[in-house]
Amino acid sequence: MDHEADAYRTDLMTITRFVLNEQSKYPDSRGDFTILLSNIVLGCKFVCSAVNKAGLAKLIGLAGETNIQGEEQKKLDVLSNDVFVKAFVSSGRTSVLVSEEDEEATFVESSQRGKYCVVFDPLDGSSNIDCGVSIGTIFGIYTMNHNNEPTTEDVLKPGNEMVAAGYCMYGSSCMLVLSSGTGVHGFTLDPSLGEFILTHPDIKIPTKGNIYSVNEGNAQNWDGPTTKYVERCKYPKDGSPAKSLRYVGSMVADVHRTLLYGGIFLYPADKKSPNGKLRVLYEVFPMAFLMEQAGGQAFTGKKRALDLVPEKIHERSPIFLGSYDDVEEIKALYATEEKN
Ligand code: FDP
Repeated sequence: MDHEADAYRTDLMTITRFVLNEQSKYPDSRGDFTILLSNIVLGCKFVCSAVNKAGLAKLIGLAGETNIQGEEQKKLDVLSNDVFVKAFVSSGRTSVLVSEEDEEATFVESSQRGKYCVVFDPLDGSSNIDCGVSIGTIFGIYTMNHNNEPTTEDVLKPGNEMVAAGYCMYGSSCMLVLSSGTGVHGFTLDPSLGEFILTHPDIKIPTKGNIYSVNEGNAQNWDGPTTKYVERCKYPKDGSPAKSLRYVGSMVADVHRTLLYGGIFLYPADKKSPNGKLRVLYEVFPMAFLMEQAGGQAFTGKKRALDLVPEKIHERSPIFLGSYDDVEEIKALYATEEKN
């Protein structure tokens, strides 16, 4: 009998236990982050269950305009947003919420306020919902550094001021990947226990990868450095093998694969979208935070992504993120262009 393997199987490191262990390293900590995180976990479990049932609901006729009770059926992304907003507000640990689904920021009323601000995309990759392809939730967390009335200024801060970030991927398994500034850790939902279990401790991205991930349908509108970079992925000059192309079209799935296998994910600027497509606060920053914590890099075409200072809550930015060496290459191409 393999006692060591058995001990591993019976000594489960749940996400709550993991965060409580981390918390115990800070004697002044009052458990606020643990409480906030447990509400994020609740939201993720709810969305995971709803996503799993989505196809079935359609099949048996529950989806559409109204359900069998004659009530209006909410779309999955709207439903996910409602669940997360309510979980954050009721946690009593948040003051400002910015969601991809809501045009304006939500300011929590004073009786329920707490020290955190959360920026999030409750269900990212919406074009993949109806065909059952992986989608996800992305979140980033800031702390309030004053006791005055909260404003949007509390979240219009560079990504390097985030205290934690993560995503949950609803795929063949449901996985929550989290960093609170001490490395990146992955937890997989055990559906029979209803618990996220630490399965990927201290994730490090390979220094160089052999996959590039981009929507090549936009190639005719790319700028010089992006065009040159992708050309090099396909026709390397140094005799190395060409990189493989993988593109799901769900940021969480594409970034998750990049984190585990290495390589680069690009959503560049193009002539039609000079600021790219992805949103700074709840797509670019959290993923850039995770990449750096895992030993990779995230670059906008001009600067380190986490050094951007957003002026609007739904601002967009081009993004190149992934393995350290691969991002170095695209940085060099932009630097050369700037000189010419
Ligand atoms: P979606 O439009 O399906 O919601 O920002 C949203 C996002 O998906 C990302 O998840 C994804 O990486 C990107 O857009 C895909 O954009 P393209 O369809 O333009 O490739």
